[in-house]
Amino acid sequence: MTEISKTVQEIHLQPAIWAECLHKLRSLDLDSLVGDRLPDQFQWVLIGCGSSYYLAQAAAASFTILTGRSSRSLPASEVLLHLELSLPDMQTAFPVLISRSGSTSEVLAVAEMFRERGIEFLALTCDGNELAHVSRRVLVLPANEESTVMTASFTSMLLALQFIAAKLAGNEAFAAELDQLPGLIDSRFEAYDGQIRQFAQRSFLDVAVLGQGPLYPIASEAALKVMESSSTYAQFFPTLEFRHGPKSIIDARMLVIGLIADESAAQELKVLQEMKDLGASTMAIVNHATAELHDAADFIIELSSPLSLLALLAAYVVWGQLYGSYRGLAKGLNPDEPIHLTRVVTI
Ligand code: F1P
Repeated sequence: MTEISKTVQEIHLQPAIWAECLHKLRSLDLDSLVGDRLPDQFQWVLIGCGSSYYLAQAAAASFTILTGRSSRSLPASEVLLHLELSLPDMQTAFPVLISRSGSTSEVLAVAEMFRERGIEFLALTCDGNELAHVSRRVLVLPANEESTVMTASFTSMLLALQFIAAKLAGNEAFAAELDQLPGLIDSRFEAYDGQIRQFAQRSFLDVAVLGQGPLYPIASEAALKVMESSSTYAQFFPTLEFRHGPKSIIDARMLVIGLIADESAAQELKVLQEMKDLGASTMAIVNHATAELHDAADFIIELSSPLSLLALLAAYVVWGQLYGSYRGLAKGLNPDEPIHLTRVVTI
């Protein structure tokens, strides 16, 4: 595969990076990191900005499902500007501050606020930097990416939090499922990379990415990748919500991307079919495609995996990353230098 941009190259390198991160996580002393902050006594509140906020949402959904205890997510700015609304139950919360760079201003300001109030928190980062020095509980992942937009760092930090949730829940089977992701995605890249690059040559005025449950934050991140890497207008909605108003924007210049769970495919594909009938182009990312889905979607990426939906979250997001970068390249843009963006946001 000839790599045409650093970002595309890093997207393709994700399976190897996941394997390295999972290897590190297996030797992690989880007990001394968070053994006194178990989810039946503390509510895990996952906090970040941008992609790190969407991964916080996906990880909170994973935590809730895997541990059976509700977990929440918040943008760091909300904690900073609306503390009483965000964390009324601060003494029983266990915050996890997530930041690839470890230098994002809002995240560091929240860390300082927790420190002043004596609130213990976990810092999760890839680059380390300042965030690695503001808590005694730090997890630095070996996911070093140069790109401005987050790709491997997003999926690796998500896998790390899913792994921790599975371990705390004593769910070894789920942790073992994560080990199968690198092999799965390597083979899927081989099958679909050329096709998605080809599909990205088509021009759309507007993109909507749809997903429900744990796939909603993944749809949000996919839309963010389309905006960041291709400067294309993109929105995200819970799939069935799209019928309740947003469908008014549908016309032939629009692409609707559905991230479809096998469990709810029957209802979700009806939304794609309706948007196709109204004139939109449609793309579906799904684990197992039915005959009905083949009617509803112009382009399908099929994961064809025995893994559970929750274990497949990272496998659903990589296509939004690739589509965003390939669409940017097709528009004559450079995904390595997204318009108006910097790798770290400091205020
Ligand atoms: C997150 C973030 C990214 C975004 C941009 C700036 O930063 O907002 O989501 O793509 O490149 O940084 P971080 O706190 O995870 O480093």
